[in-house]
Amino acid sequence: MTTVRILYPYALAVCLVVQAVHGTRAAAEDFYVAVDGVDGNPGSEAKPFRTIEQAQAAAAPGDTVYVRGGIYRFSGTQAAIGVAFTKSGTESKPIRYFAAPGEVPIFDLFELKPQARVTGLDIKCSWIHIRGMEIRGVRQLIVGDSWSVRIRGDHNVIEQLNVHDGEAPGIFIASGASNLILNCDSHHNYDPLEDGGNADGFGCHSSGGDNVLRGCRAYENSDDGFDFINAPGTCTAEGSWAFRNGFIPDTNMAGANGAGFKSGGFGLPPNIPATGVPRHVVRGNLAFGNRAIGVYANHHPGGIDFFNNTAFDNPANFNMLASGTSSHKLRNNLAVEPGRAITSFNGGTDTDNSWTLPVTVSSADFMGMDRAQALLPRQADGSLPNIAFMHLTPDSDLLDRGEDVGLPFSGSGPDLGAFESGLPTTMNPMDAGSPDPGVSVDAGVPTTGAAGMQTSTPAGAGAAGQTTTTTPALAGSTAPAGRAAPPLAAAAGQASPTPSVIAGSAGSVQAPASQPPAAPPPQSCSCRLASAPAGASPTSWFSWLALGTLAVLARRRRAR
Ligand SMILES: [Ca+2]
Ligand SMILES: [Ca+2]
Ligand SMILES: [Ca+2]
Repeated sequence: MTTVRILYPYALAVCLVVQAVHGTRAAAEDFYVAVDGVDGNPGSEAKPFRTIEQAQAAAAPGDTVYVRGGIYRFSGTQAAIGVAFTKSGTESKPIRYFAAPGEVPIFDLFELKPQARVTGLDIKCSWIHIRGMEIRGVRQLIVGDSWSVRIRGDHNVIEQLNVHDGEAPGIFIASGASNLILNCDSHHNYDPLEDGGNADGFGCHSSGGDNVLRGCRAYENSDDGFDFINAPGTCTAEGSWAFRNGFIPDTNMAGANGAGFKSGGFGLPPNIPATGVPRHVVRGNLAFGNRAIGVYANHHPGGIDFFNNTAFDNPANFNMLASGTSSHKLRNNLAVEPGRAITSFNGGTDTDNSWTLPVTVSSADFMGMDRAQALLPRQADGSLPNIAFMHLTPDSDLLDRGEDVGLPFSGSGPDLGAFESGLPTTMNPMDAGSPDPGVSVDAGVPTTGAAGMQTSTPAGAGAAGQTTTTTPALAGSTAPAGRAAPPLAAAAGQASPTPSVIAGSAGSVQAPASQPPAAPPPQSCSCRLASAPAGASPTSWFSWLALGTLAVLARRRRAR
C-alpha cells in the first residue's frame, strides 16, 4: 500500500509532464471570440479573443470556438481576406466555429476595400464545421470575382450561414471534395464590375466530388441561384430553394443568366476529365420566379439526375439544353405554369413527370400559392420553414404518381414535385426513412476515391466556357425600370390556405396586403442553435467524453 501511495502522485506528475511536453490534452477545449475581446486574452468565456485567427491558433482538433454575437467590422485597403481558416481538424475531431447559442455574429466587410479580389471567409483547410454566422458586404474593387465564402478543402460542414449583399458569389466551392453546405441562405448578391454575371447564390465548381448543398435558399442574386458550371467533380443540390435570381436585387431589371439551378456545364472536349463527365444530382428542389430558367442542364454533355423538383413561373421551368450526347434522367418533376414545362430536351429519359403523365396542374393542386412564404424564418434546427406554398392538397391528382427513385415517400408512391405529402415539408434524405433500404439515399458526403483537391480556383469559374442562352423579357413583366420594393421582402405572411389563381409572371410576388411594405429582407440568421453543445463548461472528464461522443455521433449522422 505504501508503494502505491508513493507511486500514484509520482505517476500523475509524470503524466502531466508528458502531456505538457507533447501538448496533448485529455479533453477538447472551448474558446471564445467576442467583439470586445483581446487577442492577448486566454480565450475563455470571461476573457475572450478578438479574432477567429487567434482562436484558431489556440484550437486543436476537437475543440470548439464560440463566436459571440455582434458586428465584426473589417476595413482598410491592405488585407484582402476577412477571416482565414487554415487549420484542419480530423475526421473524428473536427474544429468547430459556432455562433454562441442564441447569438448572431455578423462579419461586415463593406469597408474592406483593397485593390484586389476580396474573400470574406476563406476556408483553406479540411474537417472544420462553421455554423450560425452572417457575412455581408464583400466588395468588388477590381474586375474578377470576389467571394463571400470560398472553400478550398475537404470534408467541411458550412451550416446556417446567412450570406448577403456581396458584390460576389455567395458560397463558392472552388476545390475540395465532400463538403456539405447545409441550411444556408445566400441572397442579394450582385457583382457590378461584371454586370451581375457571376454573383450566384451558391457555386459548386470543384474537381473534387461529392460536394452537397442541402436545405439552402438562394434568392435575389444577379446571376444564378445555384451553379455547377465547370465542375469536374460531382455536385448535389437537394431540398433547396432558388427564386428571383437573375435580376438586379430587389428590382425587376435584368441581371445576368437567371437560372434557379444551373446544374451542369462541364465535359465538352477537350475538357473531359479522366473520371468522365460528372453526373450531378438535383433533387427535391423548388425553383420559382427566376428570370430565365428554373432547372437548367447548361449544355452538359453527360447526364444529370433530376428527381422530384418543382419549378413554377420560370420562362422555361426545365431546360435540358445539351451539347453532345446527354443522358439526363428526369423523374417525378413538377412544372407549374406560367412558363413552359420543359424545353431543349433531346437526350435521356423523362418518365413520370407532370408533363408526361395524364395529370392536370392548376392552383387547385396546392395548399398555398403565397410565394412570400419562401422567406419565412427557418426552423429551430436551421431547416427550411414549413409552408403551404407548392405543397399538394390531399385530393390532388399529383399525389403518389411518381416512381421510386430511392427517396423517402409516403402513401402508395412518391408524389410529383419537391414536397412529399405526409413527410416533413422539406425533403431531407438525411433523416427521413427510406421505403427501399436497398436504394441508397446517401447524399454523398462520405467520400471514397474522390478526385484530388485543386489548390487553385478555376479561372473565372462561372464565367468561362458554356454560357446560358438567356431568355429575356419576362412575359407580363410590366414593372417599371428602377428600384422597386423588394418583391418578396415583406414576406413572412401567414399561410394562405386556399389560393384562387396562380399568380402571374415573375416579379409579381406580393406580400400579403396586411403586411407592412418593403420590410428589409432577413438580415440575420434567425435560427436558434438548438443543438449547440452545452454552453456551460463541463467539469468532469465524463461529461467531456459524453459531449465529445455525442458531437461525433451527431456529426456522423449529419454526414450521412
Ligand atoms: Ca390537378
Ligand atoms: Ca406519396
Ligand atoms: Ca452563374
